[in-house]
Amino acid sequence: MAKHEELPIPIYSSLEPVYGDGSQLEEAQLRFDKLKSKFLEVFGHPPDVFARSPGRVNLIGEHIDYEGYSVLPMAIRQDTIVAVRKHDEGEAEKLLRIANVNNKYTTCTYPADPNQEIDLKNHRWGHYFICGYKGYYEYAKSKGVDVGVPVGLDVLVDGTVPTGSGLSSSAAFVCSCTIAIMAAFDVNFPKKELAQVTCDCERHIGTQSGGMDQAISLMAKTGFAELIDFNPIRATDVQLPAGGTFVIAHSLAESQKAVTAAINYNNRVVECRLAAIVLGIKLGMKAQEAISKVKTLSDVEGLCVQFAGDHDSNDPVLAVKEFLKEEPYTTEEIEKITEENLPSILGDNPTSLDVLKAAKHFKLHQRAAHVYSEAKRVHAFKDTVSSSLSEEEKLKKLGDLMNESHYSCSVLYECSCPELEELVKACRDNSALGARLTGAGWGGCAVALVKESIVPQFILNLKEQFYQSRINRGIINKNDLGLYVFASKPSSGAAIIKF
Ligand code: NG1
Ligand code: MG
Repeated sequence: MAKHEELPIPIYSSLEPVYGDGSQLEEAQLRFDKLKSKFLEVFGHPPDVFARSPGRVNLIGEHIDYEGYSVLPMAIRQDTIVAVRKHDEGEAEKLLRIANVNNKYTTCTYPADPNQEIDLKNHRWGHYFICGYKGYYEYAKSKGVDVGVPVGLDVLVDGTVPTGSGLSSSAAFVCSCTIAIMAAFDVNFPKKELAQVTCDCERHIGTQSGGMDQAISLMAKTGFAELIDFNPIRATDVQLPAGGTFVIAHSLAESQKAVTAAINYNNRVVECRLAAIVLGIKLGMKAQEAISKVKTLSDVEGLCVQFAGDHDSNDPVLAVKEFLKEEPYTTEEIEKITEENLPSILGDNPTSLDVLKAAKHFKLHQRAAHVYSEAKRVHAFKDTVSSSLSEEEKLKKLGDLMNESHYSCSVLYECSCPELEELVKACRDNSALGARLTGAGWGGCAVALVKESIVPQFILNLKEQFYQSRINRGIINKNDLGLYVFASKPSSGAAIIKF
């Protein structure tokens, strides 16, 4: 039997395989009905096909996917549904019209041109669709598919993953668009290849993302978290211990990652790259060789072994302590080591140049220390789950690892914010076994591991201690609380739906 990740995206003619047969199904049925009738109303035709892809919560392994290290997320029930109709080649209009059921997002129109550039200076929600559109054409062509002349597409989107929340609304959107376009053109590909395609194409939005979100959104299975490995992308089922539940809670600080990339997300990617090059050189590589060969911190791990004879650092965590100073590096200090200027080292990516313009200094020690220690925690988490410890002991150990991860994100990687700190503390004060920020950070959600038996009380306490004052201040509406704090079970991955 082919491995799960080698299989194409499943195509269903009903919603049960995706949403089960409980209350979620009823809710989904209503959403699909509404989507269908709104599509007809807006475009004057019914859609050809639907696709859905879920958001995710990352349980552990933050900011390490782009450094080549494994991560451990699970899909959540919130998702993006996309309805699409492909125009015939004869139809005069060659436009991509992208509408949303939520009036907050006004319709975006683009030419039906897979080679168009995305206007990064003017961010629009429809840009994410164009990521998927470009990705589809690039990939289909590389696979020898006859893509024909570009035609118009009518698209209607309905997303329930809160945006800017670290639950990967962006990947849910890009993945559902990509597979909806694919389905409209009547082609399908193996999930693991699509995970790579969607990861690459989301970078058209200007963030130098890793591949976690797209991989889990496309490869998730009901009831399991997944250990996601990269190069090549692979997913291994992780059955979480019964008796523990993950509660997701929003800090109510929105993190607009695509807009703040130069000082937040991409800045960290650049710092990691520079840390890796400097480590490579300190471990004995020639500067030129390190610059051309070392792209990520995981590339240096091999070197630690290779040069172990000359140094006693065959552990990257030790190499960081030995070779990277704690004080932030100035540009000049790094250039002295690399013997080449930073714009020339990083010039292969224009968004890195934006980072250089905005950065005053580079915290190489702290960023690398986070990445290497976090990578170890992911494996410790996975090993704990499959160990022979009692359930009680397992849950405690998992909670401790989550707490350590949060500390590292907050202190070493500096991707937390005051609201997240307050929320994580509130979770721990209310008997969470562990709590941490999840996703990119700088706002968005926390995830807490909570004993199943106390979940309702835990959520009530958070409402009182974290959310009530925000309701009083009019930041959120009381009736919307369920959108901001909820328990989540591992949900199913992407699907194509043809009724
Ligand atoms: P979110 O939180 O969804 O923006 C981002 C990246 C991930 C990963 C995490 C941090 C994208 C699409 N996703 O997720 O690849 O690096 O941050 O662990 O940029
Ligand atoms: Mg995202």
